[in-house]
Amino acid sequence: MSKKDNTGHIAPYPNPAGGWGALKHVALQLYRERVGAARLGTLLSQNQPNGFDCPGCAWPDRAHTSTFEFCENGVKAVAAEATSKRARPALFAGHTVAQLMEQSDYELEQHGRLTDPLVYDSASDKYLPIAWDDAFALIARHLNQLDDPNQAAFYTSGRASNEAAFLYQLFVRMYGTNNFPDCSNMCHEATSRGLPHTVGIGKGTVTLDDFELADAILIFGQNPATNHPRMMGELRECARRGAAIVSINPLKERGLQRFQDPQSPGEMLLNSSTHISSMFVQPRLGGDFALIKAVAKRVVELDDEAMSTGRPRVLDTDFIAAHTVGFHDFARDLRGESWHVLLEESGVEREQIERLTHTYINSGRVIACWGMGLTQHKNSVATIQMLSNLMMMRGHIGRPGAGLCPVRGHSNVQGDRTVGIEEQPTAAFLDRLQAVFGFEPPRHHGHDVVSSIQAMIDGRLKVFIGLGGNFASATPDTELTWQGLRQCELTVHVATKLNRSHLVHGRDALILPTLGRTEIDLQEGVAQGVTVEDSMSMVHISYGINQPASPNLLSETAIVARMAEATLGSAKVDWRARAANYALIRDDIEKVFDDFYDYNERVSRPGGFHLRVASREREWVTPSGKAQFLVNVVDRDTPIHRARAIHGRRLLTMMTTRSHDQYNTTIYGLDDRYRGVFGLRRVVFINKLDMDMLGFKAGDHVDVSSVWDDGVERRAKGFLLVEYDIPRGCVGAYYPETNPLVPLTSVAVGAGTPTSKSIPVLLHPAQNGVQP
Ligand SMILES: Nc1nc2c(c(=O)[nH]1)N[C@H]1C(S)=C(S)[C@@H](COP(=O)(O)OP(=O)(O)OC[C@H]3O[C@@H](n4cnc5c(=O)[nH]c(N)nc54)[C@H](O)[C@@H]3O)O[C@H]1N2
Ligand SMILES: Nc1nc2c(c(=O)[nH]1)N[C@H]1C(S)=C(S)[C@@H](COP(=O)(O)OP(=O)(O)OC[C@H]3O[C@@H](n4cnc5c(=O)[nH]c(N)nc54)[C@H](O)[C@@H]3O)O[C@H]1N2
Ligand SMILES: [Mo]
Repeated sequence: MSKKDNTGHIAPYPNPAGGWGALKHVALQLYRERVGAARLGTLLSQNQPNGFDCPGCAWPDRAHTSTFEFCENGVKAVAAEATSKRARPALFAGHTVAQLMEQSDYELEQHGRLTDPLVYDSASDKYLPIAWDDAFALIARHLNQLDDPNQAAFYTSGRASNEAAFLYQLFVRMYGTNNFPDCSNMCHEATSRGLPHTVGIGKGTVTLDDFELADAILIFGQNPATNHPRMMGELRECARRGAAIVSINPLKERGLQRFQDPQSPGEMLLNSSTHISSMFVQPRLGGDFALIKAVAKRVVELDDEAMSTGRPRVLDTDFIAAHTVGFHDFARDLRGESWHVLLEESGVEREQIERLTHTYINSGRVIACWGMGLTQHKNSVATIQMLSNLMMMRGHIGRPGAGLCPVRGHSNVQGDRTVGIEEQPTAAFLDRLQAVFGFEPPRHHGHDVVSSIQAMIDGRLKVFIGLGGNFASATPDTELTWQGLRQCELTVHVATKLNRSHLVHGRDALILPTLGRTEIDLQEGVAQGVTVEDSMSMVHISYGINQPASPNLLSETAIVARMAEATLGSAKVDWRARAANYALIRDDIEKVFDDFYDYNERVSRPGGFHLRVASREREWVTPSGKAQFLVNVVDRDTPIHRARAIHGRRLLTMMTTRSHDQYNTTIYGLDDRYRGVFGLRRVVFINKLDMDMLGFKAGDHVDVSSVWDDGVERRAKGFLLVEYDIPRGCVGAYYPETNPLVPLTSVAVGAGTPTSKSIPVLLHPAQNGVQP
């Protein structure tokens, strides 16, 4: 399947994940970003007790005291921030916004760090420098002019620290709205919304120590060698001591096949690698719900057999009796479920289900991990609840070596939610805010990402403020989203680097450049630390060590404080004092959330502290006070089913995923080396038989359209077909290029997450060949 043309080439990658390939690319990345020697030292203090928390991902570190853990993703994230390239006012003086719009996401990223606050000037179609005070005054004027605070939305991306995020939500609620769209709405929302109904809390129940004890690790819909490389070290240890690692993924991702650990001198010198997964199960896209339900059904059947023959029970009957409700109804639903439906919907052979079931029931301690492969479908909430049901059947929650492990993306996405970035706040939390800060918080729920976009289009939302992120590129239905953003009266972006969202702007627009986490944050001469919570609820402090990219940057916390002060004044909250000393914000957090007791003291210990997760201790914060088995049925009336009823087998399900050289919407480079794609991003991975059926061949160029019932034509043009080991009827492509195909109203039931991993699509011969 080797294919070379002027836009890049396709060639299988023979090597293991990690290893020398990763080292080579790290060197290349440092060169590309022209990271100077002075800033190289940064890499060594990543995740050290007095260093900074890696902005790469939310995977935890062993007590934050390990020696430097090599991670390609982390190096790229740090290099991107430590780059010596600068997007100065001169860049903006030399380019109109229309001209910058012509540049690719990759080119925008290459301009480097933003240095000065900028305001949009419509007369020249350019961004011009503005003084900080004037920028805050402009924001205040817009916010205070709105008829209703609910006409403004305040987005958060998951890099914001606990301190910045807490202050932001306090400002926004005092201003009067719960409109908090955040990246989590597009990410692990199905986890955060689904789990509370089963185990009472929307977080994982394991810590790294549990990985040392687990006998089996089930990995659903995750590509850790690319997205969480430090997880690979953990998996390698598990594999070497004989734990079963099962990958449940339509793709056999390279990192889950073979991994060469750059920390292991032996493996590096001998150029050897470790086999990671003992088993690959390849469901069709969105087939996990049926697959997990099939395994649960087999567990009940095998337990019935055990009972009738007097063998030991398969179910953990003690756990079920003492800790759960709803098992009877759940088991009855499983017994009545049709094998035909489960096999057809999962796309997995009966024999594979049998093997998976036996791995599950023969393992004393099981951890279930999952990523975006489970969370970005219509049935995602039900799928995660079914996985929780399955784990509860054998008591795998709240005991050593076992548990639920949602693997989050952004390094502080979990912490942001914990400290109040939540469009559906609980009454108890609002009561506390009211008691501590003496104001009446808004009680009705606010907009999430998708409903914000809808509200912009309808004219109900007029001001958009983004604390980090890239709203214009990360969100679905690009054309509609851009229309919405352009209708706004004001758009504001707090950012480190130039991105598409700054160019798709409202009538007035600001770009507010900020310090990154790797940079020294001096307030009144004292270096400030910020705190973050990783995917396993460990909270730790992070200090930057590099000099700021420009003298005219403010920290995120300072930007939030000054925005608040300009808008609300300081009568109720002394914003400036908090911006001058972040410990005061941690005191505030402690007053609002009991679990943050002694916050400043505990976070100053090496490694920080574990934030209590009740379900880990088998305390169930549910209405029944128990963990709850939930009955969910196989949905056979999804947009995919309906589109297939019209188009037959020509209708394919598309997933949109990450390449190796990107961080969400930040495009570092054009290779996805583990999947064998070099120098291009507009590709569609497809099964050979589907290609034959459609009359295409590898190397052909296609346009992609999605099928939706609103009569709108959604099309993305010029993709190269790549033959791939992917289940029939399924195709894969990269995001954000494919976001124009995701209909705004196509969301996960109960979570509102765009269904970016199950889009009904048709392929057409390309009208204009491959697009840049
Ligand atoms: N280098 C790098 N690191 C990152 C990021 C990045 O962009 N680049 N992003 C960060 C963020 S915010 C996040 S959320 C995480 C994302 O990390 P992941 O959760 O790994 O996200 P994806 O790369 O989108 O895709 C996940 C996997 O799901 C599989 N998959 C797709 N559909 C299905 C399905 O229906 N069922 C199953 N079982 N599997 C499926 C895909 O084949 C792919 O292997 O990574 C974080 N870390
Ligand atoms: N089709 C499709 N769409 C998806 C996904 C998918 O798998 N498929 N994944 C979804 C997921 S999981 C997520 S999390 C979202 C991501 O959505 P976002 O979080 O909105 O997007 P990012 O690309 O992570 O944001 C990158 C920008 O953040 C800014 N930035 C970087 N560091 C900092 C910092 O320290 N402070 C501040 N203020 N700004 C900073 C930079 O300007 C950079 O350009 O996308 C979602 N969209
Ligand atoms: Mo994410």
